[in-house]
Amino acid sequence: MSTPPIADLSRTLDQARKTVTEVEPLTKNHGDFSLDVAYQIQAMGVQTRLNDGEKIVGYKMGLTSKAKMDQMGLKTPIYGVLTDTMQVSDAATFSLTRKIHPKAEPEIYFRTSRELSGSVTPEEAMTACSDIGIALEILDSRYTGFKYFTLPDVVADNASSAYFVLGRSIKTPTALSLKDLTIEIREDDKAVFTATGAAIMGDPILSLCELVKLFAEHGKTLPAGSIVLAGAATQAIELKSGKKISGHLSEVGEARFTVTD
Ligand code: OOG
Ligand code: MG
Repeated sequence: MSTPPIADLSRTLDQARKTVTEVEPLTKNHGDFSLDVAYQIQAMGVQTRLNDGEKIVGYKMGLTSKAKMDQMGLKTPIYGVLTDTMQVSDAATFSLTRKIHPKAEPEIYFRTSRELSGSVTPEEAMTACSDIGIALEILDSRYTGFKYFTLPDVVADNASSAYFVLGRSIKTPTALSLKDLTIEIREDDKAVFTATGAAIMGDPILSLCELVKLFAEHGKTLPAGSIVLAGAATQAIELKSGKKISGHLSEVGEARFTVTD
């Protein structure tokens, strides 16, 4: 495996995002590269966003359910970075203008109230959450046809992050049995995909534990006050103008937006 020109590849993805133009998967022209290099390309892209004045507000886990692994043909959990400008208000409209090929998926989110590092148990992770809620993630891969074939490609592309909506949440949620909750994505109030929390790694809290573990492998800790998307429990759906999209989490509530041209 050779080391590709990291800064050039990061710039390619950044330009794709800013000019709303899809590009070939990086591995197609540069050969396979390691996940370590992929996370370096991701970090450079995030640094560009910070240089542009954005702020990190949290992280997203990806590929934590079988539905998503099967949809994308990849089997390892990964993470991406969320910034303030990616957040769309709950119940707002979402325009398809200047998007490549956006898709939405239903997610559970956590907000942490203290720093987490190293190896944490599910109980420790649960008690470190000030709230847990329903989110919709809006992905927009920078790769042609939303196909990237390899894990390094999607990691380099910040795990296809584009936007996210935080909906209803519950404070001090330790009494919730996350794996037994039902999570659903609806289009115009009709269920498209439904799953239980258990679809996410057997228990969604394990996704938070996994993020902290992945961070430890990169010598990082998860700051207090982070938003963490646990990864979609179901497949993602393509967005079409005029549709109302909502995510529902039993015992918690909904997140929603309306798609416009
Ligand atoms: C990769 C990101 C996966 C999830 O929730 O599993 C993800 C993608 O689907 O393009 O966000
Ligand atoms: Mg997701």
